[in-house]
Amino acid sequence: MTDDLSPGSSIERRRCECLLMELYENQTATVEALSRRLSRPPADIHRLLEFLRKSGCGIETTPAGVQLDDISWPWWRAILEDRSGAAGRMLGRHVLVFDQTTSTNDVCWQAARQADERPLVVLADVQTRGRGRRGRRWESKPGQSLLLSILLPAARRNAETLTLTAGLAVAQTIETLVGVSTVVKWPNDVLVDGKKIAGILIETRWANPQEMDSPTALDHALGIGLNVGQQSADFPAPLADRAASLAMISHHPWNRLRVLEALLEQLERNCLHPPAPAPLIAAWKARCAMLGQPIRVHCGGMEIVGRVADIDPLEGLVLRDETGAVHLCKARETTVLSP
Ligand code: BT5
Repeated sequence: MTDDLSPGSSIERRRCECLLMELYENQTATVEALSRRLSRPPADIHRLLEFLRKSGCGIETTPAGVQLDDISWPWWRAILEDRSGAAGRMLGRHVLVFDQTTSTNDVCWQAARQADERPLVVLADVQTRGRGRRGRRWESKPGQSLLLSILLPAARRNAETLTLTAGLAVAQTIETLVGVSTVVKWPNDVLVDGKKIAGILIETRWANPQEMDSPTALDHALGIGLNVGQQSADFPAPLADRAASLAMISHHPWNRLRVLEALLEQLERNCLHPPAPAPLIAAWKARCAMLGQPIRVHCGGMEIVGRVADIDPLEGLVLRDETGAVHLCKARETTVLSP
């Protein structure tokens, strides 16, 4: 875990966090202005700025003042927790940050044992065993992706609805930030110009094995992988022409922390306090290019060829095969072989 920064006492560390927060919110500020806002002499500000630079933050001194280009990974937790609290947002108030982990979903399950009611957000710069559905891999390299999982303790939510509303949140965030249209592909992909930019993985476990007959006692780990800084050459060969990133679709770099904040805000709206599922499902369907299209899937041990008749958030994919028979394909049992 990258929680421990040294050297620096907890007071110094807190001063650094306040300074970072000022710079994050104002982009550029003079040392004099920072000195006034933090009630510290200018010499102290210079010393703290130097400490932040050494800890990996991108801080430049320009004629207009001090400018923050990048916040290094160890500071993310404090910035997120402070800003989420100030904004009255639940998601982001309780955060764990790792340089590297097997999978952020694994960390959620380890944390689930001592979880309280607050949703926990787990972030990693890179995963060694990032996973997709049905044992597939999710690829990442340091500094390029948002890799996060949200533990929703004993959430009274259905996993299929959560997949759709979270996928929609990712799509809406990309649309707002970049101004492009997105497509969602059942059950869990977000695409731009036919290339996959994000994937969602929901895992569900009984919060308390003694309450296994209570369907409301389920914990969900909502895992999201969003490509941010990659270029085609950064993806392994088979993905190079099938994957996209925010940098590729917008032709400029992105600050991952700002993207994460926008995403958490949208996830909170869609998944924590949804007004009602119906408008969200309608918004998801409006971005789904699969309705009415021919499709071949592997579902419950058999291959089915047909057309997508509907996508039901509770039941899954509704397929009509060539004989007219209707099949309900649950996300957890189904792989789309070809659209
Ligand atoms: C998914 O699975 O799309 C869900 C991916 C969820 C990843 C997040 S990261 C944080 C959290 N922790 C985890 O361990 N997982 C979650 P699926 O529909 O099965 O798609 C997997 C397929 O997507 C792979 O077989 C590749 O074809 C493709 N793929 C892998 N990495 C990719 C990437 N970075 N960008 C685009 N496509 C990728």
